[in-house]
Amino acid sequence: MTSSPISPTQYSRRATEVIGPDSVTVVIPVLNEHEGIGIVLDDLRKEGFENILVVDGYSTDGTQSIAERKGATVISQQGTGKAGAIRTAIDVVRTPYLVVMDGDGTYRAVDIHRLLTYAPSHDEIIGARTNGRQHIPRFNRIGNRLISTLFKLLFDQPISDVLSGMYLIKTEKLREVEITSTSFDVEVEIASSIAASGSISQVPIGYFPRVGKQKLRPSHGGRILGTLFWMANYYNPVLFYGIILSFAAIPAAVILLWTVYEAVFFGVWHGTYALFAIMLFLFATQAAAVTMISLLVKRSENRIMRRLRSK
Ligand SMILES: Nc1nc2c(ncn2[C@@H]2O[C@H](COP(=O)(O)OP(=O)(O)OP(=O)(O)O)[C@@H](O)[C@H]2O)c(=O)[nH]1
Ligand SMILES: [Mg+2]
Repeated sequence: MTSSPISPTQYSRRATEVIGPDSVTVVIPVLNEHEGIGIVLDDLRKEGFENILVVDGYSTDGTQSIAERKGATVISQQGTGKAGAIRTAIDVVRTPYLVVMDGDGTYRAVDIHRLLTYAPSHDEIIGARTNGRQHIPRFNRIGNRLISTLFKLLFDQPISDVLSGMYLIKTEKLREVEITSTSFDVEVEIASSIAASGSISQVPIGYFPRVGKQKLRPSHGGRILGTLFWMANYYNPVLFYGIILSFAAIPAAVILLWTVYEAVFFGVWHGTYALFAIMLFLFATQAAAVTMISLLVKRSENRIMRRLRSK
């Protein structure tokens, strides 16, 4: 067992209400997972999960028929990518909660019980892959660390594994999320939206070696990063532009002070550096203006939300 990168205090508070497997639909997006899907479905049944929805992305290796033979409900997705599969599932799920998990044997059904323990107190509970991180390919691990750190920073949420493929979410809440992504950026899109309008938390889970061929490629990383910045700009502009402001204003001030110091004490004038610093300052001023406007809008939004809630 590897040590956990998040402290237990960051984990969600346990709820008193007990949610059973009947209240959950397990949604499994699959694309050519004939080696893993049978194992995943057997494991789910063993743990008492009967509502299983396999959303197929037009597999050509017999995944659909294996899943049907194992008694799962199998539908073909609309739209493209893993995101299309989740969008398709939203219209079909009838239980108050849904859990998304991969069909590749990397997650264990027993961990869904852990997610359920905390379900009533949050809109989304992410299964943070703290045990078995070595089974995540090295490149994905680095990318995951980077994106989760940025998510933490931009949304001010203690989430260490925003790209985990196992998460539990309130069905009604997921219906409110406008899913525009078409690929593996769907997890970031959902988590950002929930972080902005509801409550999100995580619990530690295990992660195991993948069966079958990986679909996530390094090129997806850029798209996920783009979606994260777009979401932060959309849902948390105050912090987003505040960070841009500090990144521009601090170096601008340092460079400008240095050019003044050099000019005053040594009579050397670094014109190019001074010009660069002034341009950075102008950029920072624009970020500051957007931060102020975002702050005002956010404040009005909070006031309106408070009024609506008190009615
Ligand atoms: N329906 C559908 N499922 C997909 C599509 N692309 C991937 N999947 C499934 O989504 C799940 C996650 O894909 P993986 O390749 O495991 O990607 P990952 O979990 O992010 O990466 P790993 O760390 O290798 O597990 C798997 O069950 C895939 O079969 C798609 O276009 N449509
Ligand atoms: Mg996977």
